[in-house]
Amino acid sequence: MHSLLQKQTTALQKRPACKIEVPERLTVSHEALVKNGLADRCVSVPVREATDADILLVHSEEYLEAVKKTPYMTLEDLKEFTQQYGDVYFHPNIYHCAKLAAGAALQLVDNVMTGKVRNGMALVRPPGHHSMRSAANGFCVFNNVAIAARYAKQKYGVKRVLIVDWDVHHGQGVQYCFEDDPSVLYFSWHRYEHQKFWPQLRESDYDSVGKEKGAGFNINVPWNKVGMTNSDYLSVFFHVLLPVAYEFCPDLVLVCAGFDSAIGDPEGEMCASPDIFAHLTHLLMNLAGGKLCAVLEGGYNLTSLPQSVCQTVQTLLGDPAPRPANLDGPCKSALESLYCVRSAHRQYWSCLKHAAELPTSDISTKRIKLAEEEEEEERLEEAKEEKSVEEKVWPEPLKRVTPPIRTALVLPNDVACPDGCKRFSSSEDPDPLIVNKLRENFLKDTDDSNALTTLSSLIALIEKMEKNEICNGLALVRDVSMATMCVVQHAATALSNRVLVVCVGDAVDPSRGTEDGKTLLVQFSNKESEEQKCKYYIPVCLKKGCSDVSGFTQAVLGLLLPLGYKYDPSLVLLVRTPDSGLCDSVWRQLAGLLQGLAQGHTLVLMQEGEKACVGPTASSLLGEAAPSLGQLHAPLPKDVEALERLRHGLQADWKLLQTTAPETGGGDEH
Ligand code: Q9C
Ligand code: ZN
Repeated sequence: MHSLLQKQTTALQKRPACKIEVPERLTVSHEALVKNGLADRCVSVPVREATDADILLVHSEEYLEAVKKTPYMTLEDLKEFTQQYGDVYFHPNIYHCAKLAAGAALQLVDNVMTGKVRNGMALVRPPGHHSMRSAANGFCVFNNVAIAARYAKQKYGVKRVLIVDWDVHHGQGVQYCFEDDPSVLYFSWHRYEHQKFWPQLRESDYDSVGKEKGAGFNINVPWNKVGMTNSDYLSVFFHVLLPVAYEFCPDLVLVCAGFDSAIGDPEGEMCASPDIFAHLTHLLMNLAGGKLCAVLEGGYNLTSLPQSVCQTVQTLLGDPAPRPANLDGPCKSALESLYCVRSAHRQYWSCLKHAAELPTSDISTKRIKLAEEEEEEERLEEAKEEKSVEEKVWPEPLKRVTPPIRTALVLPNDVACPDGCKRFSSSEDPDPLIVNKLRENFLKDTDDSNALTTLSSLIALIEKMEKNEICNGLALVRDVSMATMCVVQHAATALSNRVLVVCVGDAVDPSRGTEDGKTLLVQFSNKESEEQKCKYYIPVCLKKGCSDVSGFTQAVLGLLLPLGYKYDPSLVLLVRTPDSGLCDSVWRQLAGLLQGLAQGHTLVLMQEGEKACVGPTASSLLGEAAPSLGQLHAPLPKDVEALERLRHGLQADWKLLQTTAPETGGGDEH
């Protein structure tokens, strides 16, 4: 991990021309990193100025030459120069700062691509994503992230770059730069309000999907209302960005990391909490083998901004994300957007092939009609909203304490413990009550002292996880089914926890208690389940079991993650049978992604014979990025159908599974 703070000494003017894009944005962010002990855990890399050649990767010679003159202009000339662009302010020092901002992004790319650091964040200003080939715009002078993408392609031969723009504004500069380029996938969500919000561009809508060879590689998610929440953001990740990103298979992920999409921001007026950025970051960290560079864009609330920055950086450092509480599902307007985006892209991505089609071909009419309907309502809300923006308060995110032990392993003596993990066995004499219970419930017919030791170790392990003394664990056991039942029972009764059980292969007999909601069981297999489906038992039947990478990945991203996030367990039990057919890299992706839940408290259970899997699994539990899955092909049509049927059947109970707004009900108003 790696952090990069651009040192700037922008002269403080008596009356700043721009009231919100101020130097304090960087100082408060850096101070918060120091105060939370995060700055010390990062590697600081010196910034450099971007060279002319770097800047010319994206901008025109004429524009660069014009900007070069700005340090020598009089204030009057500067003012006039500024006026040819939109919403941007030139200070005599901004050319220097803008070169440092772009150069910082390139230094970060260099350090990540050469493996000196895993990932990182560049704290820079001015921001970049609005600037265009020959124009400054929206506080931006040079397009830092666009330059970084071209630079990575040129210098390191990177084939595919994913740019995730979670700033609340549309990075139209990035869109224009890569519109016809299929090697750079640009994703942006942005406040749009049916084109009424700045920069009020027709081409920021969902139907701008890219041009020529780049068709399908530009994804716009317009927010047509303010007040979007964590649920809205996560829904778009689960049902658009992640499936497409996994299918695309980037070699590098760049984030236009604007935090004006968080609560309290005067520009965005959204309601997502700062800790959502821990999850957005985490969900991207298993792409591109973990090579992720975040570059600051917007973020103007000086309380919210540093909180969001800390959440992002702490996640990049590998600390488990906080529990994703209060996810009630996306609002109606977000579902409308989701539906439109998925349908606009269904012809380009096999993961979206089954997405619902828009009712008529005339989508622009639909958009205008919607705008008219909502106008009245918006007028009414306006006064109220303006007031609530000033008064917005939210709790400061809790300090994220990481357990002293990251990964504990319960292994037979002849299996070596991988580096960085701790071999674990219940040290004290196990509680005789528990021993009796174990004997009675699980070991009736045998007198297997090894099995008894293992089971009591598992119980001691989950108790230490509950106390946050250990983050996660892995056990090789004689009988995964029995061990699973044992852990589930103890966690749900003695610890009164909610446990998400993810079963890869048929390891669990669902008849043993899932009705009470204390466990949610999601079981992947190739067997059609006879079992009565209930809200808390979800059999996912894939034709080739888990051996079809595309189908399985789609099920994980579009089904398992939304279920898990909505359920919000305090423990995840990840179980796999020896015949599951799941390949190593998919398994590692799964283990990595699931750590976004339950504060990273995952216990993995595998059958004794699977010694070869201990190393790879442990590396995921330690927070190392999983290897890429390669570009994904279309999943089996039968599997897609089955998954869709399952999603439809479950979405009334599990709101994060929704991808369309039903005519009646469905989707709450914020
Ligand atoms: N309310 C970035 O966040 N528009 N730029 C202001 C007046 C300018 C935002 C409209 C917003 C620019 C990087
Ligand atoms: Zn912004």
